[in-house]
Amino acid sequence: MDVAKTLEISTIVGATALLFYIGFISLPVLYAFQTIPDDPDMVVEVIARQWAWEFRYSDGSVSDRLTVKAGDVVKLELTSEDVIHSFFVKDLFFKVDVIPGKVVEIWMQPDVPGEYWIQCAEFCGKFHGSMRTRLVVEE
Ligand SMILES: [Cu+2]
Repeated sequence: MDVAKTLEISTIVGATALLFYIGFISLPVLYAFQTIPDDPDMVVEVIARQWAWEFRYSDGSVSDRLTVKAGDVVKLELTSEDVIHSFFVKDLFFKVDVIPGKVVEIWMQPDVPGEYWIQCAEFCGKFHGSMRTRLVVEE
């Protein structure tokens, strides 16, 4: 076997092993992100529609912005009334697609008080760019 062939094979084997390794070490992160804690501090229904967000809290109140307490585990139940949207909080590296006819359950735990933009990140029509609101994280 010539040197070039050996080099080619070892590159393929090395790249494959590296991909498996990266997949393996990312499993705990994926698992933690998708497993909803048993007892969240807060549950919020998130309704997306062209071109607004609506947040329904467990006390019955409704708002056009999401307000949470810093450090709380917040379970979000997201759905869309029309087309696919995407709930994107750039500063928290948090993004989840919102699908009509389906409730997507996911959780977040913002730690740092402040205000963050929530922006739809899936092109959803004429006023997609203005489909934004605030996540308010209170102390
Ligand atoms: Cu959009």
